[in-house]
Parts: sequence; C-alpha cells; structure tokens
Amino acid sequence: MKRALITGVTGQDGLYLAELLLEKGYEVYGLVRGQNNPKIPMLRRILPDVHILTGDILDLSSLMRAFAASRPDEVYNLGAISYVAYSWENARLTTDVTGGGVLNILEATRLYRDSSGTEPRFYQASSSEMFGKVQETPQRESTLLWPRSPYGVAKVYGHYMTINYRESYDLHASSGILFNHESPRRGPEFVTRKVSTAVARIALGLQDSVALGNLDAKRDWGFAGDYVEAMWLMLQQDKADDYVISTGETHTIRELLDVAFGAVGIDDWSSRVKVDERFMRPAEVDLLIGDSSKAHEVLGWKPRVSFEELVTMMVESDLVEQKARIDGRNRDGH
Ligand code: GDR
Repeated sequence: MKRALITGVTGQDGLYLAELLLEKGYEVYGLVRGQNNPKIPMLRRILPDVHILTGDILDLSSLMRAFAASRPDEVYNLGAISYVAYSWENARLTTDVTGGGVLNILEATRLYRDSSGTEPRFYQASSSEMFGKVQETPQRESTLLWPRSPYGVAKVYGHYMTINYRESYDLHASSGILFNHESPRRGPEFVTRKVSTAVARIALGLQDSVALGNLDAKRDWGFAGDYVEAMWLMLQQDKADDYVISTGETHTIRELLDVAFGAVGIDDWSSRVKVDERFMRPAEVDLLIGDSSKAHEVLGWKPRVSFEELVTMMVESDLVEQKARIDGRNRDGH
C-alpha cells in the first residue's frame, strides 16, 4: 500500500486529491495547521479515513515529524495562502508561507529521503499566476514568468526552488502549473464560488444583487476534480518534470455570469451585478489561457468537465446548500 502526505488537505484540492488517493488504495496523511483548526471536523466528516497530522509548513521540525509519522512515498505540497487579492495586504506572510514554505517541505523531503534510504516523490502546486503579465499566448511550460502580485512572486520562488531541488539533489520533484480550477468545494472568496452562491441566493429570493470587481478579467477555468488527477499522474512518471494544466479555453467574468444566471433562468443579469471598486486589484492578470499539450502527450491527461458544466454544477450545488439552510432555519423555528 502506497502512502501519501498532503499539505493543505482541508482545501478544495486537498479534499479531491485525498479522495482520489483513497480510492486508489493509498494510505493518506493530511497535514493540518493550527490549534483548534475549525476545518478538522469538516475533514473528519467528509474523509474519515485520512490520518490527520498537525504541523505547519513554516515549521521545519513539524514537517520532519510528519514525515517520520507518515513515511510517504508521495508528497503533495498544496498548502499555501492562496487568495491573490489578500496577498497585497499581507505580502510578507504570503511570501513566507506560499514561497518559503516550499523550501521547508523540499528540505524535509530531502532529509527524509537521505535518512530513510527511500525515494519519496514530490509535487509542488505552482500556479498560472506566475505568468501574470503574459509574455506569450497561450502560456506553456517555457513561457517567461512575469508575476503580477505578491502571491505570484511567491509561487515563482516555490516553482524555481522545486526545479532547483530536482537539479541539485536529484529529487523526484515535479511542479504542476495549474490554471484556475473550481468546484462546489471552492472557497467563497474566489469569484466562481462567489458568483454561484450569489446566483443561488438571488434565485431563492435571499438577496437582490452581488458586488464584483473587474468583469473583463479573463481566466482559463477547469474542474478541480480533473486537475488533481494530473497531480497524481505527474508523480507516476519515471522522470520528474513541469507541466501546464489547463483547459485551453478562456472566459471573461461576464461569460461566467451569463452561464451562472442562465442556470436559474435569468438572462439579463445587469440589474443584479454591481461593480465595486473594493474588489478591483492593484494589478490584474488580464488574459490567462494555458497550453497543456505536454500534459496531454506525456501524461495522457485531458480535462473532462466543460466550463458550462462546471458553472452549472456549482450553481446547482449552491441551490441545494442554500435550500438546506432555509429548511434548517424553518425547522429551528427562526
Ligand atoms: P485568481 O482567482 O486570482 O485567478 O486565483 P479569483 O477567483 O480570486 O479571481 C479571478 C478573477 O476574477 C476577478 N474578479 C473577482 N475576484 C474575486 N475573488 N472577487 C470578486 O468580487 C471579483 N470580481 C472580479 C479577479 O480580478 C480575477 O481577475 C486563483 C487562486 O486559486 C490561486 O490560488 C491560483 O493560483 C490561481 O487561481 C490559478
């Protein structure tokens, strides 16, 4: 039985990846941060078979303890501060966690390898935010990186450090340059989930409108469930490498709104959306579109869920969730 250690296991990708690995018969260990972390009960409820370890990617000795406890064949570093807008306000913290944390876990992997005599494989969650002010369209593995946020800069550091450990220490370390990937498990601060939740609530008469930032931003959005499969595939290769994971399609926030509102029968959403300066970013990544032909050729990976299916799935899931809340409130007599 293979063993995997996942950081960021309580996030959207961590949950899908843990689920996938459990299905494949892995013993899965999840690193969880902080005292009394409110996400632990959620993780226990959704995936009771995941072994929970406490630790922090800022704390090398906690990582070394996690390696000793889990003895992993595969390590997936998904832990990060991942909200781009937040990174301008917390640039130092984002740099330490999203960037410096990668060095810690690479070092823990190397030390564990050398002391155990095993060959753990490492996956780093790199990001299309590293392309930022895009220098080439579509973006591929060789495209010059030009990050546009403290988050993007921190991810570039983690990306190159992963390559550096591969080249310096011959570590089986791969980096997945993932474009935006969404699902009903996406956090409410990200635009797709913010929209799907708002649309569900508007359809149920719970709110009138939603306030958003730049409606002209473009993203290449895929389904997170498809993307975690690519992570796993990368670690099954004889040779570690870097791969762009994307759909190759780009859509604006306006198109996202068309599909989301369309799913509840609202064709004209203009009165339902307010543009609010608070959600504008100091610098924007205007056009992200990925070329994942290398992943297709080498890994045999292709996304399965289309943009329309993804957005509709999210709105439908939020309708169920919001209705359950109303029913719960009615039952409690509020
Ligand atoms: P992103 O995701 O920054 O691409 O990073 P997000 O969903 O936050 O933003 C996407 C685009 O939508 C525009 N936008 C808004 N965004 C938010 N969050 N809220 C709004 O109200 C809003 N209005 C417009 C943004 O300006 C932006 O252009 C995600 C994260 O998961 C990263 O961790 C990951 O690395 C990348 O995707 C790939």
